[in-house]
Formats: sequence, C-alpha cells, structure tokens
Amino acid sequence: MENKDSHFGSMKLIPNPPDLNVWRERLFNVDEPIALTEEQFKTYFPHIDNVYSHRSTQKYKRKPFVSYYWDCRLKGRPPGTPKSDDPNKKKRKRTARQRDLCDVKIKIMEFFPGATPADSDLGSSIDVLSTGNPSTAAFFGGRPGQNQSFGILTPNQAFPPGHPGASGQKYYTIQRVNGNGGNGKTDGVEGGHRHTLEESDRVKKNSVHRHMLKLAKEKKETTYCATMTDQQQKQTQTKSYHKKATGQAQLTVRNRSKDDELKLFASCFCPFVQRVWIALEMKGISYQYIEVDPYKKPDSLLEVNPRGLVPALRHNNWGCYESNVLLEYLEDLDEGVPLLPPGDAKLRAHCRLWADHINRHVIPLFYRVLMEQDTQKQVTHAGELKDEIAKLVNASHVHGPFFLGPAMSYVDVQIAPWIIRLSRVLKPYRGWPEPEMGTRWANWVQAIEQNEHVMATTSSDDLYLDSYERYSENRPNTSQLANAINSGRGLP
Ligand SMILES: N[C@@H](CCC(=O)N[C@@H](CS)C(=O)NCC(=O)O)C(=O)O
Repeated sequence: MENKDSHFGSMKLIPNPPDLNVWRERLFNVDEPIALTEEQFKTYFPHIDNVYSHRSTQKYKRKPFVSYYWDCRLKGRPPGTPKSDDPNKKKRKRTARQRDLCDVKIKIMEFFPGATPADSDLGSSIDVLSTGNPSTAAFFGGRPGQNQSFGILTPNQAFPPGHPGASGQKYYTIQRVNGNGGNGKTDGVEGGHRHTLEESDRVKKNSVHRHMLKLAKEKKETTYCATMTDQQQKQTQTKSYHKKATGQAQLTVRNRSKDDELKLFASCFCPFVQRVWIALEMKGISYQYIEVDPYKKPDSLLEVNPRGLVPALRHNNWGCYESNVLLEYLEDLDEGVPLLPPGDAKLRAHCRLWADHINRHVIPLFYRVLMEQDTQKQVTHAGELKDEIAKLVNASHVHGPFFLGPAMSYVDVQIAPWIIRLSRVLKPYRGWPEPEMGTRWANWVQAIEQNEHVMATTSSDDLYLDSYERYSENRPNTSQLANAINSGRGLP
C-alpha cells in the first residue's frame, strides 16, 4: 500500500514492518544522526510522522540533496508579537520561550542518487556499524572536511560498505538540530523530547494508523484490525465516558449508597459534580450518592434539574442544581466546617471573586486546550491557561499551600477537580507539563492531590483518560459544555 506524501512523494503504508517499535523509538529520540535507505525511510517514517510537523524545506541549486526541517508537534512557543517595519522603533521585546513544552527539531536530508559523503553537511567521516537493524544502523559524525589531510582534496570520497548511499542509490539522513539555544537553555546542548512517544501518539495518529482507520471505516471490516499491532488496536477503539466510579471514589459511592433525605445526582467523571461531592465530604454532611447518565437524561434527574445537567441536589421535596449554587446552599446549611471564612465579609468577597475567575477563565480555557485540534492554537490556549492560573496563584496566600493558607477552603474546592484533571487529562492528551518542583503552584497542586476528601472523590486515572477522549477529539455532540466552547458561548 502506498500513499502520496506532500514532501517525499510516495510513501509505503505497511501496518507492521519488522522491528516497528524499535524503529519508532529510534526515530522519536534521534539521539544520534540516522542514515536510512529509501526503502527504510518510506516504510518507517509514516509510522512516526505524527510526532513532528513540517516547518520548512530548503532546496539547493547545485547540491544533490534537499533538507526538510520538522518541529516536534508539542513544541512550545509564546504567541509572537507582530514585527514592526519602523526602523526608529525599539526592537520588539522577546518573551522567553516557554521552557516546559517540547523543543525538538529534526532535519531530514534526502540525498539524490549518486550523492557522495562530501555532499553531506554531516561530514566526510562516516561510521557504519551495520545496516538493517535500527539499533545499530549507519550513522555519521564530524564536520565537513574534518578528516581530510591538508592540501588533499577527495571530492569523490567513497561511502563505507553497507552505507545506504554506498551503491549510488537515493538515501536519507535524520538528525536532531535543536540545541544552540533551540532547547531554550542557550547551552548548545541538544535536548530530547520532554514527553513520551505515547503522548505524541495521543495528540495525533500517524499516517499509517490514520490510513488504516479510514480503510476500516470505509469497509467496516473488523478483520482488518488483525494486521494492526496491539498498540494500534488499542488506539482504534474509541473510548467513552464511564458510568461507574472506580478506585477510591468507588468506595465512597458504596459508603454513601443508603437512602438519605439529601440526594446528590452525580456522574463519576464530572468535575462540577466533584466540587459538590468534595464539599459534602469535607463538611461531613450525610447524603446519598446517585449515579446518573446526564447524556441519557433520566426523569429522576430532569425532575430536579430541567436542564438535565449534573450535579443536582434533592433535599426532601426540594431540588436545586448548578455546582456554584449548590456549594453556597451547603454553606448555608451551617453544618460541619465552613468553606467561606465566617464573619469576614471582605475575605469572603475575595474568595468569591477568585472562584468567579476560575469559572470565567480557568475552566473554559481548560476545555479550549483539550478540544482544540490545531496544534499551534493548542499551544496558544495552553499559554493563556497558564497565565490565568498564574493570576490565581498571585492572589493566593504567599505560603499556602491552599488558597487561604494551611486549610483547604472554598476556592480550593472550586478548582480541585480541574487540578486533578490537569495531570490525568490535559497532560496525556495535550502534553500539559507537571508543575515546576518547589513552586507555589506545585505545592498547591500537591496539597490538593493529597487532600483526603479530594482523594475520596477521585477515580482511577483511566476513568478520566477514557471519559475525556471524546473532548480531546472534539467529537460532535459530546456535551452541552463542548457545544458552548465550540460556539464561543459561556459554560452551560
Ligand atoms: N454549570 C453547570 C455545568 C454542569 C455540567 O456541564 N455537567 C455535565 C457533566 S460534567 C453534564 O451534565 N452534561 C450533560 C449534557 O451535556 O447534556 C454546573 O456548574 O453545575
């Protein structure tokens, strides 16, 4: 099977060529320059092209090769300030490149038949360990002319035996070209990816995988999957939201299954539910947890919330909904620990102000990053989300670890479910970085993760990974919230 590629002509689409995983790792890491035959390049590159996105191509008039530059798809770059043509204007101020996203760049050189080692900018000294096996494939080292004795020109220097270009055929080289500032450290050291190959695979499927999915869909042939690797099969099955809590949350659901005058209509994956759930647990209020599917809109839910959204609370014959309103209702019950500081009107207003910031800015951006399909825009939105989080951190207690200091309170409960989902959803789907150790934000995240009531309402990681796949692919009709984000409206 072949397909036309806009850069390299016809590429092979072989579902499971030999040593696929070793080749994928090697072409992902590019720890040293790699030389490949045309056959190898056209077979294995379509299995890894999801990791990179093409940036530029350089053609030369008198050289027998073309250079293609590709960036890691998960690269981080702050939105650029527009250039000014005004010569009197001060040079534009450059914002530091975001350091925690990936900065790997590779150069692919396509050498035409008959190219010699002297044509390569990788140098005239070529080491060939062996060919065929990707772990010991041919590689280059050195600089142009490095090994030539003074005064002796060897324009037709030969390739060592076994080199992909040795018998005059077309061949390819791939090398990593970040470093010299490109890795954000200005130390000249080339850094590897700041994420795993698995994370790249989650962000985009490679050409072979996409082609196989298309065929499987067209022919509706399940047998086709037999030729896929386990990993590809796993990726092919579309995941949906879970309907039963797992992990620690499952224990809490069991403990809260008895009939009670206060009923929480909930869905285990829902962060708005988790807010109210955490508050109930923190306050030690007695309640019954009732799992419902808000996308099926059972009558029991519609009776309490005609909008058909979870969370909804039923208190005897009275019902109410909207997580923010429910948090205030629980507060007004005056049972257990207060979440808003009692008797301090100004501090209470401060908490409400920052809860509003979370609802207006942090949460919508969380979904924008997750649902955006354009990788450049994902990076832009991720930057915006970081900025909004930074504002919240600046407004919080200097030492924390929580918003108001050592104890978890209202603002923490408001944001906790999304903190939980940063590492479980935004990290795997969008490469969201772990917080930098020792920072105020890292301490806050850690305190939330370790809070007993947050833990008691949190399921195991795969529940979130599966439940948010449809958001990450921006599947049609995912939810009212997804529709609102897509159409630029506020949250439902
Ligand atoms: N503003 C609502 C949002 C609740 C919400 O969007 N819940 C989602 C589950 S996470 C839901 O019920 N979705 C059902 C649907 O989209 O039809 C709140 O704060 O309670």
